[in-house]
Amino acid sequence: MITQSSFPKVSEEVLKTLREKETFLIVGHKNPDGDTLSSTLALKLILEKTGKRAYAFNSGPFLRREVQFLEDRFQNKIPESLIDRKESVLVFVDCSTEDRSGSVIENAKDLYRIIIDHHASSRENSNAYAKYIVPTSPSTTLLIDKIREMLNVELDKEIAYFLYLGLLTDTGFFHFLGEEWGPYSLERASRFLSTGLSAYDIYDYLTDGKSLEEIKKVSRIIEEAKPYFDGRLIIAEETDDIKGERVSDQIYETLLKVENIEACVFIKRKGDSSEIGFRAKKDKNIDVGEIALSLGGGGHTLASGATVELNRTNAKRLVIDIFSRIFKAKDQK
Ligand SMILES: [Mn+2]
Repeated sequence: MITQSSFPKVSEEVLKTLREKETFLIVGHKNPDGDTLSSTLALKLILEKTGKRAYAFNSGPFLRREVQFLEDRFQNKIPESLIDRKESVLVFVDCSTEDRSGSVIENAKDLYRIIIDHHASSRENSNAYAKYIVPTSPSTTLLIDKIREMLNVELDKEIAYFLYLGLLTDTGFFHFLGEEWGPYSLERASRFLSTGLSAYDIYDYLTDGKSLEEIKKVSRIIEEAKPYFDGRLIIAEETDDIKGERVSDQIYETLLKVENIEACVFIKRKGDSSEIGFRAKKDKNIDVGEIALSLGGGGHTLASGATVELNRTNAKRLVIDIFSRIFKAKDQK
């Protein structure tokens, strides 16, 4: 079980860089979620408190309704004036591969860089100078919180808000926390809330305000979802008349509640390619992060995604093929 004292230490190189350099360009992953945006903004505020210059970047697009209110805090291009090889540091947060940061880093490729992340793939996928990677951490904001402690920056309400937001969204409102990280994460959540935040208001803001159209879209996609392997896998798909933008999380959440399910997949069309999202139930011994990695994507054990150059029909065949092997191997054990 993770405790204050067993929490993986921030690497010395990362701390040294944050202490010694002056200008930080912080970048998260494109098509951003709550954790990547909150990690970026919390780190920016923390560094500013230590007297540094820090800037928040994201390639966008800001598709998720619940994070759109943060969009005007980000720039989508790094200005030439900030590209100084001596003093500027590019900091990737919650960004499983450097490519996933998108077009925003195009003119800053040669900058000195560090990575702070909870995606295992960040270990191999970069030539960064320094890394602080804890693949089991429920959110990247918990790592930013640890950096805050190491830099002796006090927790204020605004920093706490972002640290809480990232933890909340990446854990599906604490649902995904297991035995190892649960107590530590909720102890931190308690600290964040004690700055005066309202758990009720934050939850409401993130989950309410959906259009009736959006809810109907979810129900139509679920209506067409099909079970495979006696219901151990359910596949949902976009069709030409139902686009799944912005509703994926609601689809996964609903499908994973079906009895006997072990994993679900949502396939979306992206031009000539297909985007495949995977989710698995805990304790079913299915590592969807590994599946996505083998398809050129990435993610975590229970949640991942990959884009494949196949049409939807063939992407679905591929998924069925992969799971047929997984279930066969599992059943032989
Ligand atoms: Mn994350």
